[in-house]
Amino acid sequence: GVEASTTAAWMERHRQMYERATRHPFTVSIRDGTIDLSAFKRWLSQDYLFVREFVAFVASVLLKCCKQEDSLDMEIILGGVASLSDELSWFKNEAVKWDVDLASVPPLKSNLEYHRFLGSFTEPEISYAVAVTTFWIIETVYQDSFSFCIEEGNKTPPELLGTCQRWGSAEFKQYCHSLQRIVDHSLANAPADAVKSAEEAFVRVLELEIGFWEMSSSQC
Ligand code: HMH
Repeated sequence: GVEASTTAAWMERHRQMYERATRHPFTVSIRDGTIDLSAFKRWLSQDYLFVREFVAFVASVLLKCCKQEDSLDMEIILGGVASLSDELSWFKNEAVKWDVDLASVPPLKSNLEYHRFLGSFTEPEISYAVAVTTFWIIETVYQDSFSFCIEEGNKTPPELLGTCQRWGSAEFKQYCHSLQRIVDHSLANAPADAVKSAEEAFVRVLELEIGFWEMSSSQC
């Protein structure tokens, strides 16, 4: 129905930028097997710092969800919060494997820019529709990027398959689809200005994700 089409329409409208975020040279080089391992380590340590900030962001989405009259989405979002505990442990384990000292890594510029953006969602004036849209597209960029690395014909180095599985799995894809349904339902009931803000946030996430891959590829 009409309800299911808002997010799909945005993905179409902003296709070029979506492709730049989900088929970035960094993740494409994982799939090609040409990835520079120092770049991978940089991504790993920067993403650990990102996920630490992401916890507070997802908690703020959960809080906005709970304040909704109809909070049927609560369990999906709560599942998202819960899985971050596992994710932080995963990063710490990977860091040991790759001999990366997470404690000594400062966040780089693009990461800090992303932190600032995520931090702005704790403000109560930001609506649930905008927040959950942001949450969905953040997760979807990783889902699409990493599932490409394990699709047929990949030359992904075996030691990186675990990373790609984490976000490229069928289970994570299902989770992203659940979030997408929540977003479309929420946008269908949102006022026009909230829908406009949600689309702006969608585009902003794509920009920030591109910046994050760039930061990982080359020190800046
Ligand atoms: C930068 N975007 C970034 N890191 C992540 N871990 C995700 C999205 C998915 O959670």
